[in-house]
Parts: sequence; C-alpha cells; structure tokens
Amino acid sequence: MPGVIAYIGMGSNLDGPLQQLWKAVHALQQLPGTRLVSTSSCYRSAALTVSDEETIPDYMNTVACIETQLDALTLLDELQAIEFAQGRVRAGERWQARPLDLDILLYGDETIDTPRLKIPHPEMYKRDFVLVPLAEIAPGIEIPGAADIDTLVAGCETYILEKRPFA
Ligand code: ROI
Repeated sequence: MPGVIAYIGMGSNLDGPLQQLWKAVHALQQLPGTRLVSTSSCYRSAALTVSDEETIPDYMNTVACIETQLDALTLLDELQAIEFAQGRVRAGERWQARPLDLDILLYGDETIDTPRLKIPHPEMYKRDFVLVPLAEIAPGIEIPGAADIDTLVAGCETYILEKRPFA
C-alpha cells in the first residue's frame, strides 16, 4: 500500500555529527510501515544562533525522504524517540547544541497547524541548511503556502561551508 512521502530535516552539532546522522537514518529505516527513499548529501554550516557570543560547533545537516504509513503525529512521536535515544535533552533549549534534531519538513502535500506540529515546518522557508539539501533530492518540489523550492533556494543567503556525500 503506498504511503505518504515525507521529508525529514536532520541536524547535529555534537557527539560526532556525521555518525549521529548515519545512526538516525538507520533508525528511520527501522520505523514501522516506513521505507527510506533517499538522503541528500551532508552539508556543514556554522550554527545559526541568536547571539554571536557563544562559540557553537558547526552543524551537519541532511534531508531524508521517506515513504510512510504512519500518520504525521505518530511519525513525530517516532522521531522524538530517535532524538531521545541519541541523547537529546529537550528542555527549553531551542538554541542549544544538540546531538540530533529531527524535523518533519513536509508530509505529502498536507498543511498542519497545531500547537505540537506545524507542517510545512515554519522555519524551513529561510534556512539554507534545510532548503539546499531538500532541493538536492526534491528539485522543483512545491512547498504548500510558499514558492517552489528552487525559488526559495535562490532567495536565501547561504552559509554552507562544506558538502560531502552522505555515505
Ligand atoms: N544551525 C545550523 N547551521 N543547522 C541546524 O540544524 C541548526 N539547528 C538549530 C539552530 C540552533 C537554529 N541552528 C542551526 O536548531
């Protein structure tokens, strides 16, 4: 039975970021009713932060495409379980370094606007470290409520420092 195509934004800047991303992709492949369709390259970028004072390690980011039978909230629960399994402590630390951050960027062509889950991910429109890897694996994709991906990429400033193959 065909599932929903979803794009997952993945980021890490602690505890071996590349290994964190590999491990997380492996965990995505184990999710019930889910298959991994593709992953983008890994992109390294300076941390986007609120203050210049702290030195925060660079992030590695990638985007994975999955096909899943899970509904969006169950998928969110599963992604949070993966984050916790990989050492994430979620406690008012929006801007802190973290071993793993997983966000549902797109879930089919659905728009979801609830306190717990907003899709498309509200921050994705301006973040090069999300848009560039997404454009790599989903060129021309339409983002509900916004321009297509290529227009968004053309309009965003990029701070990407390095691109490397995922594997
Ligand atoms: N900065 C970069 N470059 N990549 C991220 O994944 C990332 N994630 C975050 C904040 C702290 C906003 N900065 C980031 O949550």
